[in-house]
Amino acid sequence: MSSRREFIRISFIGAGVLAVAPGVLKATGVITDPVKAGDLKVDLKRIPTYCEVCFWKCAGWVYKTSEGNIWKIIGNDEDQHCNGRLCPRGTGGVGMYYDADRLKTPLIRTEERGMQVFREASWDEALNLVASKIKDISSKYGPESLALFTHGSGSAYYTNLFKALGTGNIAEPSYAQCRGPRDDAFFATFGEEAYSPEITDIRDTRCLVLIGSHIGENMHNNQVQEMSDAIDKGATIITVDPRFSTAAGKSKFWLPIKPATDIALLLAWIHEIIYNEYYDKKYVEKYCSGFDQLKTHVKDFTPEWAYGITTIKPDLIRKTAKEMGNASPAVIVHPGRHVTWYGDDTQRVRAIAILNALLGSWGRRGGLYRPAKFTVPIVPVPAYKEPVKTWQDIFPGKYPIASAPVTNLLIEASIPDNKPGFPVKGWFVNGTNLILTIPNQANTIKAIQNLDLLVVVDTMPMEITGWADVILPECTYLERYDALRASPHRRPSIALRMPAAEPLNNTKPGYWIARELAIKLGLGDYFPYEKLEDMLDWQLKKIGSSLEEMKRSGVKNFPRDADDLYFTEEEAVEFSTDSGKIELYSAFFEQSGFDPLPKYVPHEEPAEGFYRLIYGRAPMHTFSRTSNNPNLTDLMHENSVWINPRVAKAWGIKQDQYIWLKNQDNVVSDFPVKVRVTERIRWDSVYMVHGFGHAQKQMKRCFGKGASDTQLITKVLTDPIMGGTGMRGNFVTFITEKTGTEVAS
Ligand SMILES: Nc1nc2c(c(=O)[nH]1)N[C@H]1C(S)=C(S)[C@@H](COP(=O)(O)OP(=O)(O)OC[C@H]3O[C@@H](n4cnc5c(=O)[nH]c(N)nc54)[C@H](O)[C@@H]3O)O[C@H]1N2
Ligand SMILES: Nc1nc2c(c(=O)[nH]1)N[C@H]1C(S)=C(S)[C@@H](COP(=O)(O)OP(=O)(O)OC[C@H]3O[C@@H](n4cnc5c(=O)[nH]c(N)nc54)[C@H](O)[C@@H]3O)O[C@H]1N2
Ligand code: SF4
Ligand SMILES: [Mo]
Repeated sequence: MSSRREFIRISFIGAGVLAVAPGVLKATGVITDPVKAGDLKVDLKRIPTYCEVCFWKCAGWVYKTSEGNIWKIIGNDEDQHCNGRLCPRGTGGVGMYYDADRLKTPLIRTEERGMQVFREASWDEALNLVASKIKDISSKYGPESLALFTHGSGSAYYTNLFKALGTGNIAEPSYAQCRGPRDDAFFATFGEEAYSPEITDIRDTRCLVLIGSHIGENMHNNQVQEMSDAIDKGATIITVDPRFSTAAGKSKFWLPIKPATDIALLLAWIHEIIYNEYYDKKYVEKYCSGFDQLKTHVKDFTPEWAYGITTIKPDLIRKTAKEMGNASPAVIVHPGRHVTWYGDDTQRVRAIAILNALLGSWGRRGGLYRPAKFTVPIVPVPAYKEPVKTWQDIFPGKYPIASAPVTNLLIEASIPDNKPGFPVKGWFVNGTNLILTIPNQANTIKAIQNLDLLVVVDTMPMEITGWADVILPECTYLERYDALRASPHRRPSIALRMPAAEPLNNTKPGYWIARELAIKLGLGDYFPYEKLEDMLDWQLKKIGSSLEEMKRSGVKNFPRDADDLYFTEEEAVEFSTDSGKIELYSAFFEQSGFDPLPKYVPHEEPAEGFYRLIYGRAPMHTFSRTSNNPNLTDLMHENSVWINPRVAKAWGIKQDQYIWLKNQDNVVSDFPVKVRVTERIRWDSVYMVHGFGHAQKQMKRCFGKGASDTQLITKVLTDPIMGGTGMRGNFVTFITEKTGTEVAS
């Protein structure tokens, strides 16, 4: 039991502190007197929600004090995403509501773009301006010159609006900056993606292989819980990471790989598994195609070959391959999530998919299960106009396998020098901080400077709002209804989010914003319900429930249509690939001009005195969105740069010293960052948590705290297959003294 408790302690650190948030109430002036947890008068009125602090969307209950103040959020016991427990960030979601720096009213830019001079406006004025600019762009260049960048719950409303306008340029950073290569690689192999939440059956696995997936710091909730359970039940964890991550600390095997060489390791594992006959022969024979070609392809990729590339000893490669073979089919080589690393990411994840196929884990208990999704009835709206031109016409032939619009391609289309097939002139940005989310900031800013319109819907004055022409302030998820959550899981389920409080200040819910704008654009028919709750009630009644019922339960789980979570013995499965088989050899890739089997191609090495910049997550923060959250800054208010002791010694750098980082293109971090000298990072790399180093002064708590990885990611290794922005090909060196810049503490 000790291992489990320790993992939970590491992973859920702070949950106890956050369960009661009187400090927040006090700090934000909602409660002015000193208050202890026990003093709060609480009546147990609970309001259902699902969390928006990250995209796992755990369902929970919001509790209020008897004065009507939001007090705390806890997990819903019935929810498969969280099993009754939120992670520290979810518990700290209260801080999003109470953050005094929140956007309060619509703003219209009055000076040059980027100078951040705005005036307050009414909703009517702001939306009229947006509507008239949208009409101008649409009539001058065509509706396809409008692009929507969006992430999070509001996406559905703005997507509806943009489709109604006649453009399909609707992109989310969760594709080309996150899991796009993974889903396209799995699709090419199994005819299906790896889904969100991932279909990893971790709770019943006997062996979990994590390639860079840092579960425990990546706090995707039930995944972390299931990993704890699996450890308790004696599962073997194998972690491949140049850094001794939290997961590595729980692993039987830690493979401190040289960054950017994972494909070599994966090929050596495939070699071992095939040539030692560890693979699931019956499964491969029945379900897979291309085995012979794969066998020939990996013939020379021995552990000794991989050792020279990865620095992982042949013996360790052999042992871990055997371990996977022993656990087959209850083994998961985790598909990963943020996989846009080196530009050959689709091929790396193809190698991961192939390993899973060989081990027979797809469709098997303890491997990857078949998800079930509840289909929520769709409200009928008029047919959308078919876009005349699509994003694929902007740079014909680029990213032929991309299964979704590519954010960075739309950005490139706004820069005239790139000679796009047609220009993108208007951006509508909802819930994504493009300046910190898309690498090569200078490029994003150049694109913005060429726009006719930049509208940003956000809750906070982030870097992206600073560049906007019009800022539309959304209320937080705790103050609004949103669409029913119906993500795939072991059982079909739905969850309700409803407001726990009235929107603060002059903020509005996303549904309202999208609908009002639609009306101003003459597209009101696409939003037939004035109130979202009426639409939810209509949907729920169609499926034999009601808004009233969901208000009481928050979550509703349904039985699966069939007992088919796993393949049955001898089941005849038709995969959704061209061949109907699991394609070890991808004819689809070959036809599209790409390698049908993954190859290792060496990447650039750091120059003398430079170190590879790698990054990841901290358990108590989500990207750049939580850095100013009063609850979560209490737990972590800056990031640090991890440096190996050998390197620190050579540079004379000390623990806790503040330094600046300079990258290969001479970009220096705006702010100094604290040093953490630790053996937990390889000597050839440095590590930091993404989402810090905010340069936006209006976020008073996080301004200037730590360094921004994005600022230093000027070189982008674009995946030719699907356009993903590989971000780990950047190198930094250290500056220990810089004049004229104050050191933040
Ligand atoms: N350098 C670097 N870049 C990365 C990553 C990295 O690790 N390093 N990670 C990548 C990954 S995996 C992903 S998924 C993306 C994530 O990219 P984003 O989704 O852009 O992430 P955030 O930086 O959190 O920006 C979210 C924005 O939404 C706002 N917001 C929060 N809640 C609401 C709301 O309810 N309504 C509205 N309208 N806005 C809201 C926040 O204030 C913030 O401005 O970033 C990618 N980019
Ligand atoms: N707390 C918290 N949890 C989150 C999020 C969050 O913001 N905060 N965001 C969520 C989202 S949207 C995503 S996409 C996921 C992302 O989380 P994951 O998909 O788990 O992780 P990555 O960001 O791909 O990888 C981070 C790890 O990769 C290691 N690494 C760096 N370079 C290499 C390499 O060359 N090879 C190998 N093998 N490892 C390498 C780093 O040391 C680090 O441990 O996290 C999710 N969970
Ligand atoms: S994992 Fe944490 S932050 Fe993400 S939805 Fe669940 S509780 Fe919220
Ligand atoms: Mo992500």
